[in-house]
Amino acid sequence: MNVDPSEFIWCNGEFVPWEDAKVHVLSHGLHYGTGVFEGIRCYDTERGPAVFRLTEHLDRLLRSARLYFMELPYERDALRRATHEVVTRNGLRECYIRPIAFRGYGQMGLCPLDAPVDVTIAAWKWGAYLGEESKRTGIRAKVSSWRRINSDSLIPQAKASGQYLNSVLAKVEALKPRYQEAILLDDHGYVCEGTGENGYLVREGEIVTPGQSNSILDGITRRSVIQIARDLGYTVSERNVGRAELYLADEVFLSGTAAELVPVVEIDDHPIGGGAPGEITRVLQAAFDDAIHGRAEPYREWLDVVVPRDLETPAGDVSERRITGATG
Ligand code: PPE
Repeated sequence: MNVDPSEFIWCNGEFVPWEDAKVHVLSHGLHYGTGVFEGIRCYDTERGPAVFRLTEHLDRLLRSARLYFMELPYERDALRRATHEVVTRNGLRECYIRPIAFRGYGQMGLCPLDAPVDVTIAAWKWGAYLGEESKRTGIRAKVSSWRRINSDSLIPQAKASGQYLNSVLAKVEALKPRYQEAILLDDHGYVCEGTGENGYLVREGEIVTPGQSNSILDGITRRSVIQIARDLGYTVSERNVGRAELYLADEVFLSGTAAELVPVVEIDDHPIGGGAPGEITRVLQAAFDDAIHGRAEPYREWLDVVVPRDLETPAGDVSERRITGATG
């Protein structure tokens, strides 16, 4: 088990003890993958726990839901307040936050429109996605034989549960040999992204990353990394990237909320650059680390400091089994 349980999970407006946050086995989302979710991180900063780009993540959640004709019973602001409360009630300072909206129990068959929509927000301590060590030393990746879902069949820009079977196939394929992550190509053979991260290469000082037409998820970390890189004076191009360009790159790295920024030092058994994390990757890694921890003034606005009012209510004071949240 790689989940470190917290105390409470916000479920449809109520705080439920962690172990009681369960769903029925006939939930629509379990059978057909009809759910949309987000992965968000909260960091300990000198101004208190702060959620990185919370509004952007919640906007993407609402966008993903709309793309699958799912109307959420909560507005962005209610979800934002609920997220803050999940952090404070669990007494967390640094954590990973997972909101999910899914079609619940009561309706079987493929038309999801009459199935209820359940919304939950959990938060727990989750360390580096690809391992603490990998952030320093880099990972070995493999170009997957599975193509990334394309916009003829699904919606690559949506963060929808069922779509992740594609990432699961690629991840399992990559983990069997001696790789830690898979990189997927689109249906034209261009590079898309990792199973849960966006990808970049550096060649002759220029940063290159696949664009929106390459079936990628519009990563919030990606947007942040591109802005930081441009602010530092680097050129960032969004364009088609051929598979072999990865092998020929001076540097390759991945970015995502869970993974943060991770160097890739080998792809399909080709060492990248010198087989060690590159200099520009290092610079961006450090700058991103400053941004998420509130040490970089220009990016302070990306941090949504958790409302201190809630800090006055320690999770320990909560004695009832089910507590109605202020947001419910
Ligand atoms: N592509 C995919 C397919 C993806 O799942 C993620 C996030 C990204 C790119 C990067 O997006 P962003 O987090 O907005 O920068 N993957 C989430 C889920 C990971 C998981 O295994 O669960 C995450 O990083 O939270």
